[in-house]
Amino acid sequence: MGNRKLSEKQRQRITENQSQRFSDTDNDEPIDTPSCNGRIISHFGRQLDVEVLNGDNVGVVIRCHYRANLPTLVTGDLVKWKADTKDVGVIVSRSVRKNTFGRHDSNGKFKPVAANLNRVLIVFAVIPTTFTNLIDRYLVAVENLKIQPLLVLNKIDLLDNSKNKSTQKLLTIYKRIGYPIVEVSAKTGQGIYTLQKALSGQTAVLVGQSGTGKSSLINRLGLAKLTETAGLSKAKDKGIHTTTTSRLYHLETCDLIDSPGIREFSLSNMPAQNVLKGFRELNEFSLTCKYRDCRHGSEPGCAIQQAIKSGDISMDRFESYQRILNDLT
Ligand SMILES: Nc1nc2c(ncn2[C@@H]2O[C@H](COP(=O)(O)OP(=O)(O)O)[C@@H](O)[C@H]2O)c(=O)[nH]1
Ligand SMILES: [Mg+2]
Ligand SMILES: [Zn+2]
Repeated sequence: MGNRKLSEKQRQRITENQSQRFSDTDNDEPIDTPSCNGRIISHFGRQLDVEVLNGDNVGVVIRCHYRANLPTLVTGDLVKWKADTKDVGVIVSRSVRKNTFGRHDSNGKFKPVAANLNRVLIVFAVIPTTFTNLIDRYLVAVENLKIQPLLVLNKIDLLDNSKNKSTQKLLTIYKRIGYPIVEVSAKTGQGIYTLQKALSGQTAVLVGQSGTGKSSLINRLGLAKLTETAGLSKAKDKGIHTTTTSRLYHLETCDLIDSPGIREFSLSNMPAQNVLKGFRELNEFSLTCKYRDCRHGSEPGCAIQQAIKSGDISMDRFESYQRILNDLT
């Protein structure tokens, strides 16, 4: 039994199971979307805010609790709820999800952040310093969910001579791969109109390091004081994250989900093959490597190594890819 070889089919099934595990750990309740009468706006502790989707109270947000046998519930989920006591509802089932964006905690457990999305906004800023590896981790997750990413560089009002060069270098890497990028300032409003146009009709979650201005961007797009942002005094106080849970906001032309800032974004046990898929340009070149099982190191005929030499693949991205592979659990 010990060294029995897995058939190609079995191997494929294992990979599929693993990638499903990456995006969602639950069994969906077999209810369809039209029978849902609520959407989860926010989830905190054992309670949730649910927006009423039909009937007299459309648009009203009602506090709900939920039955114990339900699959996980997260902002963006469509649910069926009914009145329980006078002011409180109870969620009885959840719809099949179109997709789930989430992260893994330090124990490798999947933690959903938002569901039923068509865009993920990866927000980074002139300050704090951007870690390209963090952007790449988000991109790998988003590519594997087959959701369109949008890179958002915020705080361009803080660009000066010293910051300009490193920022341009970073932008060039992602622009060359073909990722859409919007450059904005939540403070001055620069670029906000372009961002608004890009988001028209979308349901998008904003993710990224804490302090990059995700909540400020939602405020600016909504032109209202919707979300709490970390004020200057608070922001200096290291470790304070104002946004503690994800929350959905209806803006004029789109729905935006604010998410708490995180320091690490782990891909946990994602199969190596999926990590490669998450690096668009590397994946494309890998198809023409001489050997099918090329490890893209020093093998002869490695198309990725050739592309690095010719400047078609940036060394930063290749190093980032290797770092992610090394960190897989
Ligand atoms: N200069 C400047 N500061 C900004 C901008 N956007 C946000 N900030 C500041 O950055 C800090 C963090 O913003 P916040 O929206 O709470 O970030 P979040 O953690 O990503 O939600 C706050 O002090 C904001 O006032 C911007 O475009 N320019
Ligand atoms: Mg925030
Ligand atoms: Zn190769």
